[in-house]
Amino acid sequence: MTEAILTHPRFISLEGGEGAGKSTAIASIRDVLLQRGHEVVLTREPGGTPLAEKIRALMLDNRQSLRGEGDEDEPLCAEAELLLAFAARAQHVRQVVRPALQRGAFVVSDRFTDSSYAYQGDGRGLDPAWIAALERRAVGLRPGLTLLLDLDVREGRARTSGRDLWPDRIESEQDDFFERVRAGFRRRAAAEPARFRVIDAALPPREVGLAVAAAVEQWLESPPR
Ligand code: Z5A
Repeated sequence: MTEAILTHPRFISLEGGEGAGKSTAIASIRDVLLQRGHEVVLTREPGGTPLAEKIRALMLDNRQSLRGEGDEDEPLCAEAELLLAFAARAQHVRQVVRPALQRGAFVVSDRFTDSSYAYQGDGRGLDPAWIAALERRAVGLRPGLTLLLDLDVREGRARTSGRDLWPDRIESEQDDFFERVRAGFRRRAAAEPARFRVIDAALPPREVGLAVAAAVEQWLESPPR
């Protein structure tokens, strides 16, 4: 059985590596949409619902405090990491994304399935065909517009260094992991030019905000059909 994936024109995602400025840029998208009188739902992955946020903690948290008393350190395997990302996503899509789209709102998500292809596919080396099957069967939805904030890995990491006392599991990876993730995002953007806009995230924050706003405005004027 094949399930169709719906590409929804009111669903926008932001992607990029660590420190690329997604959280900062999301405000620019919100402002463009609010100025045009749209309802906007801002959300994020992994997460976006109370249960999905708990799954996020399982997926990312490195801290001893998450372990039970006396528990041994048990590394999360790549396959479990992928399935946790999709468990959170399935819940998020059904509880938040689809209901908002159905009532006519725009949904702007800080990360979506492209992150699974980049981090678990390119980063961890899991089979993209498996990710595609999960996307079809557990999600069935794709953003109409994806903004990729592209940034040199070391620059992104420098922006966030010192922010967290406890870097999360993925932040603790080495540069070569993040180089594979970045290459994966860029390859996906090149393969789907109608959906992706690549933004130079090395620009100062105000200029990144203007580029993001311009991309959304242009897309609202002429969404690809
Ligand atoms: N993950 C996964 O593996 N698989 C999946 O399917 C999904 C996710 C969905 C959590 O995501 C992790 O989950 C993520 C991938 C994985 N791990 N990593 N890495 P997240 O989005 O919550 O984590 P993040 O990407 O690490 O977020 P971030 O580091 O906060 O990045 P950001 O939101 O893009 O950046 P920001 O918070 O807007 O800005 C970071 C800092 O840079 C901040 O001090 C800003 O003031 C500064 N900044 C922002 N823009 C600029 C510019 N233009 N110039 C200079 N400084 C700037």
